[in-house]
Amino acid sequence: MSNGGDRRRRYTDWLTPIGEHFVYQQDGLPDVDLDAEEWRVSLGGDLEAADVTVATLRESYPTVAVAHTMECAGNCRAYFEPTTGSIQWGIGGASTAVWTGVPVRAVLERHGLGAGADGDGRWLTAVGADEPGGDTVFARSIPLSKALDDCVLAYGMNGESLPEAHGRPVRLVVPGWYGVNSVKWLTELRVMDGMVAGESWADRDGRDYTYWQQEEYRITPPGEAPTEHTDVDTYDTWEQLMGETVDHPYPFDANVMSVVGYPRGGSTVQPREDGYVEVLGLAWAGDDAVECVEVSTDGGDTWHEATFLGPDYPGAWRLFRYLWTPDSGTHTVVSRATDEQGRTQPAWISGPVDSFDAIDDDEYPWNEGGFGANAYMPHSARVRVRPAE
Ligand SMILES: Nc1nc2c(c(=O)[nH]1)N[C@H]1C(S)=C(S)[C@@H](COP(=O)(O)O)O[C@H]1N2
Ligand SMILES: [Mo]
Repeated sequence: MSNGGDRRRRYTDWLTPIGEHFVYQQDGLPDVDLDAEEWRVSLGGDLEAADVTVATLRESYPTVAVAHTMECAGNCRAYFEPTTGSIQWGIGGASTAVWTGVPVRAVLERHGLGAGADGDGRWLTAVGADEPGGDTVFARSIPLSKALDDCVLAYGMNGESLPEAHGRPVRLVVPGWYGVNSVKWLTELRVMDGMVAGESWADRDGRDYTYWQQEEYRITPPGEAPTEHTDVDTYDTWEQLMGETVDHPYPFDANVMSVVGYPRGGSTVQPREDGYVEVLGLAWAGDDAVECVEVSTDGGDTWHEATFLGPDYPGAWRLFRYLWTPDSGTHTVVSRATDEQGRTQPAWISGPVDSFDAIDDDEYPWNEGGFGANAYMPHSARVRVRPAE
């Protein structure tokens, strides 16, 4: 399951089976009973203080199912030179599941926000039961507007009870946003004016709640330490990268991305009887729609528009297909996607360049943690075509 070839196969199917969905967390599973009947999510900040049990979430709230393409913010990190950050994902850090649970809006409206509440510039902080390293707490803040729009407290995955590795008994799911925002083993939800930041959160009962929001998971040029923000004026990661107002962007809404799943790099294929090789892959753009996908079979010199097929849900990837009539020989196959805002994947990841933190000259900026990269050339596939019989 872990070699690159098998990971490629994931990119030919819209739904990722649970056993093939990538798993990532900072540490092991939390050291608590994840099957506890009395598991509670405590509500605080601007919410009415209350403990909501998982049984209550299941039984007294509406049920929704949302499709979400989870991409680790460190997906493609292995293509950074020099090496940076932690786990060296090639393209293994993205998967799609259908998550069943309760709309966050329903819970917050009933506990203090009131019907028809809007985000009002406030933030929702979600806390997990794990304490990575023993002295931090996995807490993440997302804008309240996003939480009210489409986020879910999920207790089911692909029609099954939520597995331990994916956050049992309940997790936050933030559709279309980088995986880090979807807090597993959820214990606490708080509505506040800003993100977790500052002294009182950096040392709350002797543990640091700000670390995973403010120090880790920031897009920082070589040698720079991230600046703490309590608020930012755009939640779109690409826009943060291109703008002037956010020092060291946060990985929220996922950048436009695509991957060819078939044919796989290093493989030999033969055209079908009708002369075609069907190139298949997946493209996504966070909570923006994918506008178009192009496929190149000559390493990016010329491009051909692909067609979409299969399910079309906000926050989830789209299958694409291109019918290729290849000559025999060796070819470099690659795709690039453009989102509905007209933003196209860059070709390469830059080397470390001082203070370079924008997507520019067709390059994604090398950054300290290896986050947010969506360049297409690093995962292009070398394919041999045998003559048709
Ligand atoms: N409580 C908790 N939630 C967490 C994490 C964690 O370390 N602790 N890791 C995050 C990261 S970085 C990712 S990419 C996703 C991965 O979710 P998955 O394992 O279900 O694919 O979980 C997120 N939620
Ligand atoms: Mo991640």
